[in-house]
Amino acid sequence: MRQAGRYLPEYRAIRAKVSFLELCRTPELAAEVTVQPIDRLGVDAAILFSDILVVFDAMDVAVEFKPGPMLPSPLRCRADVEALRWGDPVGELAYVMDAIRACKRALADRVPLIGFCGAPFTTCSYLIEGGGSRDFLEVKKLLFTEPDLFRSLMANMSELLAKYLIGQIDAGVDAVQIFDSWAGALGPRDYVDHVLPHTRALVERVQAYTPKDRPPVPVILFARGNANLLAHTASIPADVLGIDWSIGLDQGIEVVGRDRVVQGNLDPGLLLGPRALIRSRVADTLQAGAGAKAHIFNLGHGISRFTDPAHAKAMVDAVHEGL
Ligand code: 1CP
Repeated sequence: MRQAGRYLPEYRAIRAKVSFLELCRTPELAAEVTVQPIDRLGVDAAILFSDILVVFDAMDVAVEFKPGPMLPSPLRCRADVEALRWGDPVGELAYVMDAIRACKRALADRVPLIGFCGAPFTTCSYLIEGGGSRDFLEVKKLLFTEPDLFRSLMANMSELLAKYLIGQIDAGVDAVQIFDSWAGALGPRDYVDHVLPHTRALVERVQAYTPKDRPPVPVILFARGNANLLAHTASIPADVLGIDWSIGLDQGIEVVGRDRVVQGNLDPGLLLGPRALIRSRVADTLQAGAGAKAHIFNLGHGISRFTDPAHAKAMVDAVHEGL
């Protein structure tokens, strides 16, 4: 949940010298930034420092970060979609694979490393909208006027992302997380018809992959805006289901079933509040999580850049005290 990033002064110090994309593309720097929150906060896992949109490097699609992502040439018609190139994400994103190896060396088995990608829908949304969006009207226009074209775009993306995650596993990550940050842009019927099959295919392809010398790695699936989609998301057999903060964790567990492993779900906005409140909400979250087969404590979405790192540390300490 963007545990490395702009709220950390040591991250800002590096970003003062290099652009966001240069940081992603320089393995030693990406590794340094990945490890920063481990040292400062004492969290139990590292997430690779990168972005869900660097995968466009395998497609020759340009993206700029200002600091939110912006694509100068979004897809708007059939010809744009048909002109896409679907390259080899492992060869063309060698800098990500090198960053993973550099992270593993820097972490020296202190904590596991999580790799990640965007889910097909969220990734395709950026391609079509050209950036973040409030209403996703360009996505919906393409989806509802050219459903077959949308389906083939999503199917190709799902395949590309599976290759990308398998490359990350071969490079050494211990788990992978799939972010469907914009899933909540659709109602349940369209999510089920047009999104779920492609997310499922991605999860199942990655779960079916056995790396050399170790068992398959766990797949964490996080879909945001998911309170009313959660029952559908849970039909995908991901090893861990991320739950966003828009639903009580106890209620979320009832929806997905008490036999599932869940991850979540403190509202990152709470870190802007006082420490006593953070500690008591951590306690509530841990108590609710005890109702699941297993619970990985996490924020329910990305940490805000305005967070005081001392408050993030107070949260982590409260989790470790097992309040
Ligand atoms: O100037 C800067 O430093 C750029 C800010 C920034 C950062 C720190 C961006 C641009 N991306 C990141 C890192 C990032 N993004 C990580 C790093 C690992 C970590 O420590 O967690 C991860 C996992 C992501 C994933 C990501 N990027 C998602 C999925 C998770 C989520 O937040 O929902 C999405 C949707 C993006 C797109 C993106 N890239 C950057 C921003 C600010 C955004 C999101 C908002 C937008 O669309 O404007």
